[in-house]
Amino acid sequence: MFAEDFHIGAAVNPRTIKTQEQLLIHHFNSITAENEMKFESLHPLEDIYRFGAADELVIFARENHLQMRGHTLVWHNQTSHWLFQDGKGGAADRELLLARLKSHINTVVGRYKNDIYAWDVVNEAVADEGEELLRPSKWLELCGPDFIAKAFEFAHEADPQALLFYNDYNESNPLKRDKIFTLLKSLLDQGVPVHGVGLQAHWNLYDPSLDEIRSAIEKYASLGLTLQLTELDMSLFRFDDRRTDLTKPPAELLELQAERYAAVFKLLREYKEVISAVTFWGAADDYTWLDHFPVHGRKNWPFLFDEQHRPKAAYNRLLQGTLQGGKGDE
Ligand code: HXH
Repeated sequence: MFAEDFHIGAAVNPRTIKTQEQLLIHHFNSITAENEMKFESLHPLEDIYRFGAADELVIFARENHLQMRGHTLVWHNQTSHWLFQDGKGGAADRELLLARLKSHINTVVGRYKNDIYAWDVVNEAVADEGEELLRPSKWLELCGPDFIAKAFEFAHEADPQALLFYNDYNESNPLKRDKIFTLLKSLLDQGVPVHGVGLQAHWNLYDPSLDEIRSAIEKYASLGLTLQLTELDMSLFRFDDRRTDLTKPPAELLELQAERYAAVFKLLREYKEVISAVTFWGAADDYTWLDHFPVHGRKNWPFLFDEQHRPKAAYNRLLQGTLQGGKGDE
């Protein structure tokens, strides 16, 4: 349905490429590794890389003619501690950290240059709250703010053809949106090779509003960047809803979810000239990180396919809305 508009992707792992194999092959044309390409997964010790799990996913993509996004090179989480240490009990200095970053990026981006067309080069570097632009992190503390520009430069050198993304969450919240915009504008003004912005899109039935999503798309697109939704899911619950008693999704919530998905994709299709991919952070309700985050033991049902991989109301409504909307270029 969306083949002419944007790629439709799913986050996968070595288990789900088996348990969700047919669903992935049938409905999706792109994948992202959920955890297997993060720093601590690929590079647990300075002299040791572990590519096995990542390679499995790359081979799955190759064999099934799926595109692949790389996630992620620089992040404050799931990053090996040795990276920030000097090996003598102290902290790594800027020079050492940048040398390690360059080496890591060269190795990883170089290895997958024929298979991965886009990388989340920097993930979640912008602060959620307060006046500060950048989030406090080891990267910022030991290197200074230009760890971001350096990461993009190293990635561009390692694979000049790859599309390079800055990726973040709460991307449609006006305050965070404006900070992300400021960061991207400053990178572009310095000539840094950044090509796209990843909107994680961890959304729920109530937030963000369609108006907020539209404003965010327009604001990022005004920079001339390509946009991708990189981690879409539509939680049935508000972020801090504490209910852990449900074992089945309430019918009225699935109905709201169907409406919401249809409305969101109608909006995304309006912007198909600037949106090049929409990736879900999973594929079907039998496996989602939201079963454990932010409320442990709160089962969630955020996708278009149910726990048995059958299309949900959300899937059917999305198709209906898209067919009625015509080709989307009027
Ligand atoms: C994403 N972060 C990551 O990009 C992805 O790699 C991971 O697999 C899943 C989600 C989303 C995220 C951002 C902030 C965060 C938690 C998840 O931190 C919070 C902690 C408590 C409260 C609010 C946010």
